[in-house]
Amino acid sequence: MSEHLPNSLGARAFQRLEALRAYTDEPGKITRLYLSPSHLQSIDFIVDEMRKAGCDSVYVDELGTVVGRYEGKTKDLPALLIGSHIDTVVDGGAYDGALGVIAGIGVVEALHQRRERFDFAIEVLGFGDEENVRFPANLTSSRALAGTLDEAALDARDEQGISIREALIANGFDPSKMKSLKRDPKSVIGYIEMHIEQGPVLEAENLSVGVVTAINGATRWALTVKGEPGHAGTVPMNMRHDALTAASEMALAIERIGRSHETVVATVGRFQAYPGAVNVVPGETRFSLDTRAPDDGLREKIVAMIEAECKAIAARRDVSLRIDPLSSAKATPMASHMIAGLSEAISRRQVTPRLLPSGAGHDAMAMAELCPAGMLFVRCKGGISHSPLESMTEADCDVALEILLDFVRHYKIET
Ligand code: HGY
Ligand code: MN
Ligand code: MN
Repeated sequence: MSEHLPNSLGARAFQRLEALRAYTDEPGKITRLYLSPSHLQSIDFIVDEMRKAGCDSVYVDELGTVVGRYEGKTKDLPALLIGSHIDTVVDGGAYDGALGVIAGIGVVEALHQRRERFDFAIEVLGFGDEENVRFPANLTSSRALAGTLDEAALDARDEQGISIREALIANGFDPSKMKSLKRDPKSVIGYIEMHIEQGPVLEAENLSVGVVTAINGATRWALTVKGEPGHAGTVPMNMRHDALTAASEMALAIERIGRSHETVVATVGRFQAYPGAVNVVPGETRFSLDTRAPDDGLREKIVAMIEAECKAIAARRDVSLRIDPLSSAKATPMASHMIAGLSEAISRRQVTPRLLPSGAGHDAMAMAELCPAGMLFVRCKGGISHSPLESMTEADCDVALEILLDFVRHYKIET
């Protein structure tokens, strides 16, 4: 392992990650939502870092994705894409997404410094809408490149009622050109994403890196329960149609169903009761569902069980239930030659490659519909993510970047 040098790949990456951390809409926290002021400013930072690293051309596409291209031995060769997302969740961490973009920049910088060129180009991608926290959408930036994004997705509105389309136009982008972002499959040879594991496996086995085999499928809903608002002091308990307690019973049923299968997860992440006054029986509750599984058939079965149980609770409590599907992503296997290439790069360091699934979703799910996709996981402390406690070490970052660079150097174009 390269000793920890101030100008090591890991050190350079951590310098950039520390700088990127500062781009937030909530001082003291890391909140960089799609097309927010901090996201737009971070785009300029990434453009600048791509240029300084040695990209031959850098541009920002009409959905805000930053693209840095490092040509091959000759111009206009098909590209190996290295990317991830710049956006974060609310009060998130400094590494989820950012690591993969900064890793791509670090690979280009290392190759540029050694004047290395290949029979393929490299494109570093900084997507802006992977977390889908601001808008109820699903991997819009990467789906646009894969050609799987419907125009209608741009009508998704945030809590202020602003659509993705309006936010893009307000910031000088032209969403009418979204369809033109679709990449010709002949122009790309693969997509690789380096990402913190966001889980406990690598730390538990004292490993710096792991190779992703597949990404779990996910179903997301918005649910609305409507009962009867009332005076907290006068409505007798047996005459209430309390929308909060009904939704709470549904949330506990979702947790119980999620626990019923070892490989399944089911989460109610957002839960809001209205009007939210101390002395008013809630008349309406809106909450979210996020459920995932490695197998699509199992996920569909779990979703059906959750729907049936929530409807039964609504009937028993005489409240209404509305379910609005937000997104559904199939389980996505990684390309076998990507898994092999990453495993060989790890083995060349006399380390046994650890293969593991991803419970978290990634842009690689979208990109796998365009070209062979692979993911390199890096250990993170306690497996914690989507939290200010998210952390990783510079040494692990260094090991992972050396492996990624080695993978790129040995990458063979699949014929
Ligand atoms: O929710 C996810 O799995 C991803 O971090 N957006
Ligand atoms: Mn991520
Ligand atoms: Mn995330």
